[in-house]
This record gives sequence, structure tokens and C-alpha cells, in this order.
Amino acid sequence: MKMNFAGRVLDLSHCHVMGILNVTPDSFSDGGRFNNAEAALLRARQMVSDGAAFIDVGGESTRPGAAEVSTQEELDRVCSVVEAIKRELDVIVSVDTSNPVVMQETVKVGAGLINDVRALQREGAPEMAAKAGVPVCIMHIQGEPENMQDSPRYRNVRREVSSFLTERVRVAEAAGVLPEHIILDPGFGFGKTVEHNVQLLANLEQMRVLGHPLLVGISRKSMLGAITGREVHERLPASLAAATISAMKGASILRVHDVKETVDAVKIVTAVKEAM
Ligand code: 7PJ
Repeated sequence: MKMNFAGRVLDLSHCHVMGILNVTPDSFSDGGRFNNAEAALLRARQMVSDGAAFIDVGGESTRPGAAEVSTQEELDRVCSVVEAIKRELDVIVSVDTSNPVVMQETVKVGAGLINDVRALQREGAPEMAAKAGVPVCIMHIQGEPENMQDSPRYRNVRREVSSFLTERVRVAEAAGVLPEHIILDPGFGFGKTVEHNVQLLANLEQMRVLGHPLLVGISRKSMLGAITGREVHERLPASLAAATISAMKGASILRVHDVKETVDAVKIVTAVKEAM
């Protein structure tokens, strides 16, 4: 299961770690400390030396209730950082965006993966993802980031997440996205209660029947806080447990804040899986 990320080929039958690099002024778990290119590069360098295969650069906060950001603002936050990372580091740069203009401009400067938490639902996004010619992560979301946690509701969360993703894959492919460029993500915390999230994690292996590699983003999320009673900066053990479960159940990419620790957990999973 190999995938080509703008020239860098990765075997997604093994699990890889994606480090989160927020370049928003208000990112909740790194406090927006990395909002200039130099500081962002410093953080990226550390994550690469800790073993990250991807750096996910995000210029739009998608936490519940966050304000919308203009195209120009998002471009200003993200482009120079993507460019700087590509110039200096040997890593795949992923860009966390739903904006087709940001997709286009960041791929031009070297981004190798489009990570869209809105599953290419914005006008022109499927066509732009196709034109960009790089892999794309399609994530499940119920509602919009602004209102998604108001009252998440499902009759059968597993079935509804799967059918949403199947439909978005159909739309992406109809616009010209290659099937071998599609990664899927159940979207932990995006329009889901704690119970919904636990259901999805418990049955993650079932999502592999959709036939695409899986990406999981669960690091420090509120469901882990709800279960353990821990504040966001005390969620490393819970995050590692969730990462380990995800990797055991077949996730190909783990999107995390704590790269070094997660890389160790993944090494254990990979060794155990090879002996199974
Ligand atoms: C995710 C993401 C996720 C993907 C965020 C946070 C919220 N992208 N971007 N999957 N979450 N693909 O990190 O807590 O779960 S932002």
C-alpha cells in the first residue's frame, strides 16, 4: 500500500506519525506560540528529528466556535511556513485547509498532502484537490466547526460516518481525484459525543473495508479529557493509549502533538504486528 506524496513515497501498510503545527494565533493546545515562520520552523525541525513523517500545517482554527479566517490571512499564515519547511527539512508537508485557494498555493510551494476537515465540501474544493495532484485526506464531520458540538446526533454513528465518507470519495473521484490518492479519517471530535467517539475507535478496523488508508487525529482531544478527567496538557498517557489502539486497528497515519512519545508507541505496535 504505497502512496506518493509529491515525490516522497511512503508505505502505508505501516503506521506513520504526523506532527501538528498550528500557525493560528489562538490554537488551543500550543497556545499559538508558533505563529511566526522562524518559531514554526524550529518546532518542525524538532518534530522531524523526533521521527515525524509528516508535518501538518494549519492556519485556520477548527475548534468549536472558532472565528472564520479570510483567504489572505490563511495564506499569510501558512505559505511561508510550508515553503520554509520544504526548503530545510526532509518531511512531507500536509496542509490542514478547506480553502481551494490555500490548497493550490501551498501545493505550489511543496505541500504533499491536503488535509481537509470539511471533506472537500467547499465550492471548488474537489476540483482543486484533483488539479493539485497530491493525496488528500477526507475527514468526516457532522455540521460545521462553528456548530458541530451543539447536539451531535446519529442513529448509527459507524454506519453514518462510513456512508458519508463513501459519498465524499465518490464526489472527489468524480472531480478527478485519483483513488490511490485518497486517505480517510473518521474525524474524532468533529460533531460527536464522547460515546460516538468511543464507538468509532472501538470499531476502527471496520473502516478499512472502504479500501483507503486511515488517518486518526485523537491527540489531546476532549473525549480523552472526559474519560480521564485530565486537562489538555495532562493528556499524554491517554493520547498514547488511543494512538496505540488506533495503530493496532490499522491506522496508517497518527496526527499528534507529542511526536517523540507516539513514535515509540508505534514502534512497539509495528514490532508486535510483524510477529502476529
Ligand atoms: C483533525 C484534523 C483530525 C484530521 C484537527 C485538534 C483539532 N485533521 N485537524 N483529523 N483534528 N485529518 O487537533 O484537536 O482529527 S484540528
